[in-house]
Amino acid sequence: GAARASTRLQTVPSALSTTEPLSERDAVTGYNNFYEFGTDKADPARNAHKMEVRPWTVRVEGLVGKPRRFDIDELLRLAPLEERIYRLRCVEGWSMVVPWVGFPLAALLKEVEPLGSAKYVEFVTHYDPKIMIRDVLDWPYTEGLRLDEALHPLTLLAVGVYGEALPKQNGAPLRLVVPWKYGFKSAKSIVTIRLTEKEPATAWNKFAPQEYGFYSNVNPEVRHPRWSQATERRIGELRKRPTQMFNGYAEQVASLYQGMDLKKFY
Ligand SMILES: Nc1nc2c(c(=O)[nH]1)N[C@H]1C(S)=C(S)[C@@H](COP(=O)(O)O)O[C@H]1N2
Ligand SMILES: [Mo]
Repeated sequence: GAARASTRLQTVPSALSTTEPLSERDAVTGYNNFYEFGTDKADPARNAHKMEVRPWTVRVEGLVGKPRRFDIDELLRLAPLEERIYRLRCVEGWSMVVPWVGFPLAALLKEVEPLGSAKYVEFVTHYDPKIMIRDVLDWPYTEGLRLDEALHPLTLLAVGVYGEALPKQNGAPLRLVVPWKYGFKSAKSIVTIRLTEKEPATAWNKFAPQEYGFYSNVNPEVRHPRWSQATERRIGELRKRPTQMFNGYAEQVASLYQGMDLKKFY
């Protein structure tokens, strides 16, 4: 059979990693949400091969002193690549433990010198109607973070998983990972990063604003209108686990939301 090209990435371990057991690689790369390639969990692994990920440029623009375009291979050399083992909690009630490879988004934002007027960061992902679906969401998929969330050391730009370059179904060549928020905040296959003054529109919020807020912090006390978020099932396990506040990252991120009513800003 065809040998898989070796794409082993050089990484340093991170103190921000969880020590929990990893989810199976087949689950991480075969049970995906990437609706552009279909809404079944197996669709992305089946269909994402149609996406070309080289050449790939990422534009960083908006309220920055030095707007610029980065070639993906430049981004791979921007900062030391770290292995970051994070929990990922999907809004649908399942979770995984994933060994991402990447670098802090803050390292990229520093390069472009955000202006004092920048308050939010918008992420726009790749959309090609020739190979991606046309219905369900208003494409391209967009996401957003407040600037302080974007600069938080836990906020990762991932370029790999399990020690190798990201499979296309996981959002190659570059995707966001925000481990204290529901999985849909972690936008895949990013092409534009835009700093803005106003809160950017986000794909799931436009689709169902009462169900998906801008913040979308993992919170067992705030129900999704159609189901509880109090428990989750780790892929590969049968039992339910209690969902943790901020997905277990409260110690690092709770201060970002001091004084905010998290039922209102869900
Ligand atoms: N562009 C894009 N990014 C996306 C999605 C998507 O449909 N399109 N799905 C999100 C959801 S709901 C989840 S749970 C995670 C899943 O990431 P994974 O498949 O790598 O585990 O990707 C997020 N990023
Ligand atoms: Mo999700």
